[in-house]
Amino acid sequence: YDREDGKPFSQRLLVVANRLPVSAIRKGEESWSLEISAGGLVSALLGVKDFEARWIGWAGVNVPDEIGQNALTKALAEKRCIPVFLDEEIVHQYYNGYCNNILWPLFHYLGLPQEDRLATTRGFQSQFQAYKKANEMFAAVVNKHYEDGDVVWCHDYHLMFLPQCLKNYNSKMKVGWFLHTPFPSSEIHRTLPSRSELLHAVLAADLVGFHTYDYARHFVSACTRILGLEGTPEGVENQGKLTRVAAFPIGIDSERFIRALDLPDVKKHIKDLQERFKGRKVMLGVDRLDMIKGIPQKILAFEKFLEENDSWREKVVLLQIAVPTRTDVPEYQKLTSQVHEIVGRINGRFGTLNTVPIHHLDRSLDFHALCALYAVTDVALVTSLRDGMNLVSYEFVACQDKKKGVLILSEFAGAAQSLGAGAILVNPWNITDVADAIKKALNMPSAEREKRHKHNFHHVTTHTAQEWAETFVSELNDTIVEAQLRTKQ
Ligand code: ADQ
Repeated sequence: YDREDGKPFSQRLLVVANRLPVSAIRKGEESWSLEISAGGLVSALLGVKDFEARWIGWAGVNVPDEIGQNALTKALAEKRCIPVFLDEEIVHQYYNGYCNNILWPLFHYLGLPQEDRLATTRGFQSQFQAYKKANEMFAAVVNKHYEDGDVVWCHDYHLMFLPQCLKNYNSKMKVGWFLHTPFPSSEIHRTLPSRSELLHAVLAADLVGFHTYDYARHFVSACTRILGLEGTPEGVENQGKLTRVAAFPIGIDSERFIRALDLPDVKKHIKDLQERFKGRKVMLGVDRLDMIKGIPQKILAFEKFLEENDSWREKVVLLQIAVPTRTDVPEYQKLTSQVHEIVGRINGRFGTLNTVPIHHLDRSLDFHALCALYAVTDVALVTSLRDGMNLVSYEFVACQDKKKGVLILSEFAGAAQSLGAGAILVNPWNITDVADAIKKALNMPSAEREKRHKHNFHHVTTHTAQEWAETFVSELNDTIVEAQLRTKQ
């Protein structure tokens, strides 16, 4: 995170997220090996030139002993990372429980857990207490490292309580909070037993950001309808304090993808894939294996397309790459079996001795292999049932400047608002609609593909992750200056 031009940073940025962008593996009592995981947030912040960024978060491992904690803290310091140590019980109740069993499905319109899902945990109240406790633990670490003038940027649904905890330490702290998932309609949010406490805690921030204008509007409606506060065009007013609420659509580091296409290793992957699938159109899905991504619905739509278009059967292949996540949760295990079952049935039904219509991989791909796959694809299928933004659609577009393939995109992904004009938008619940979109995409004349791609490519290369991060932080600084001016008047 050092400035390349050697100039001093103008401000320190403390980025607080549930997980540090580093995987830590213990090698001995006092020795750790660290591997940086270059997610979207990391590359976004690498591009922010003016800020010296430090990360605060959980390292993803249980470290019960002080010797191990001290050694890990020291190793992480070299990567400008500061750990929050959470014990197994807290992780179970806060992370597996409240975050992933309650908030994640609710924010994606999948409702609150039914009794059988709650029975495996200890109910809302104890999970909520653990959630608050974990947020307080994050706040204590932030407070310890905070220096006057720092900007604190809290991320995601894991840390909705954090803004309030931080302001309790120091009301002058500059605090922003950004949600990476959708914020649901207030009618959904109001079903949550801890609905009001969470909203109040978020409102303690100076700036609250979402991917889309709709999510921001839902949040303001929840505050007006559930808390009875006043919504204004700028945000929410509570006893004379304004919390600014706005949309900051995320982007990707598009240059990184475009540059990668010229690397010899990526070119080799591209050549191999072209050989492998010669004479067939390639359709691609890349998702974390999660219910929100609509993978079974996507595969069923592909089956319907094959059923209705027998001339395409041996001329098209669907590559579905699904990274397993949350593998210890029964719903996720069930989803994996369900997907395997559907893929097996369709391959049995439409496969020949030479070929099968679906290649399904349960694993993550490295960056070069992923770029090559994006580049050889004719049609990308993003059929999320709900998705905050969906970066896969952006990555696909960035790698398609030669081929100008077609993006089929769910209208329930945040990306539909930015890439909608270039994509074919679908309702992922409507299998017929998606099957028709597949046919349209495969038969689309090149002039139309070019026109659609041009629109999306322009968007992806001009609305980057770096710009997103810079805009959020500078808006946070401006919001605080404006608030100070208002108090002086
Ligand atoms: P995610 O739900 O993880 O993110 P997404 O935005 O699509 O969803 O990002 C996934 C990332 O993982 C992409 O960078 C993609 O390349 C990578 N990935 C997925 N499958 C992979 C595979 N099989 N192999 C290798 N890499 C793979 C959350 C929200 C989104 C929001 C982002 C950012 O759910 O809606 O867009 O945060 O705010």
